[in-house]
Amino acid sequence: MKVSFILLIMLSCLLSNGQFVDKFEPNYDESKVPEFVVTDPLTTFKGRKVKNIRVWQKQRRPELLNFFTENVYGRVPGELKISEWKVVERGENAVNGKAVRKQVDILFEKENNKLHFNVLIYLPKDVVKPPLFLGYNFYGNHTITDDVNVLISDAWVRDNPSFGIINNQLTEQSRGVRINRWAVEKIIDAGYGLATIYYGEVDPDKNDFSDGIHPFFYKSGQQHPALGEWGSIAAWAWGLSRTLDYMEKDDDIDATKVIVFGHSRLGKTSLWAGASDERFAAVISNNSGCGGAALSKRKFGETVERINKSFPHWFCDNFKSYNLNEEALPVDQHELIALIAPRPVYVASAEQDKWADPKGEFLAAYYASPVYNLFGKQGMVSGKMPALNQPVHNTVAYHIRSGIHDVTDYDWDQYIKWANKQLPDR
Ligand code: GTR
Repeated sequence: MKVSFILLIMLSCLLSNGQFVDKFEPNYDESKVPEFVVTDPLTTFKGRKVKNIRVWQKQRRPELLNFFTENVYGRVPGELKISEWKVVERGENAVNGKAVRKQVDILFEKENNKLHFNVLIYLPKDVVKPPLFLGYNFYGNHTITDDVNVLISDAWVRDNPSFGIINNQLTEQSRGVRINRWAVEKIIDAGYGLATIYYGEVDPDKNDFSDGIHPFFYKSGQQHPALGEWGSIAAWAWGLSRTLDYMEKDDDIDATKVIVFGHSRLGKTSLWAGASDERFAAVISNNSGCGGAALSKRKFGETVERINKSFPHWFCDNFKSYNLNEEALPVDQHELIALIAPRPVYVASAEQDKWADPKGEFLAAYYASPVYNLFGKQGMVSGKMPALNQPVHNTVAYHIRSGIHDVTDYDWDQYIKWANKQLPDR
């Protein structure tokens, strides 16, 4: 009797995606945002004021980076170099004849482990070594375009019947289903390249650490990353850094001009990639929310506890000690953004995306700005949110557009305009 009652409760808690949730009422009421301390990015943990770039770079930046590494995203347990990369396909007349298409397979081998991922690249024909946007996609490279030559990934993918994805396998049916999020022709016309990877090829997005890149680093008998070791976001960021390693070797590409881009969980990833790898020239975080650009201590929309329960594999296990305990964090996400300084960073929100806390995303950009000012760069000048669809294109850039959690042509128009202004040699 008792057992069946417990079973009933467990069943009622089980969502269709196989994750347990308890009752959680997100706060969407600004008057219920708690009072909280915004930690000063320019004061060290020991209370020393950072007055110049040298102290920032030698002391404050490393201690912040170390905190986010050990307690939020997790450290990469070792070094692993690309075993081999190969251009597996090339087309000279892509994107209505305006671009060259390359599909590059990147392979990693270590003992019994083998993993490869495929980078789809479009480069405008009329620009030599253009700056390029690099970002993951959610459902496979062939979903971002109707280009019939784009290879279909055979990696595990989350089912999505509306995209024709069943049995965790991609097929021809899902070609082009995400065209709306990738303004490929606009990007090419503006003189930029675009590179994208299916994120599930680096680490499948499920709470399972037996697949993807994690097992490459396990000690004998280990089946799960240790407390401060990487979750999936850090694994995806690692994949972006390895892609940059490859790009440094490709004569068609200038790896010093790569703008790392991501939406939502992949926007959290682009921020971490840009913070942890200073080779990225600029960073774009589109609607990244909790664990991305949004301040955790506001507890508006998604919270640390909520995200760690819904997605136990995204962050390192140490981050779980901040569940319902955000105030104990000696940092907040504005300091993640500050780690990108002085490189350009763009934080973008959507009006209806309350779950991601647009105001918290804006404030993080604002509170990161003093670090940019230290470098003589302009961040958010005012702590008042810009009006809807009124972008601010400083070195720290921000917009809130009307509409939902998504990537739209409006977003791409802004990213291109801002990159034209902020990237050197443009
Ligand atoms: C949501 C999650 C968000 C965001 C989003 C996404 O369910 O709560 O943090 O990452 O998924 O990535 O689409």
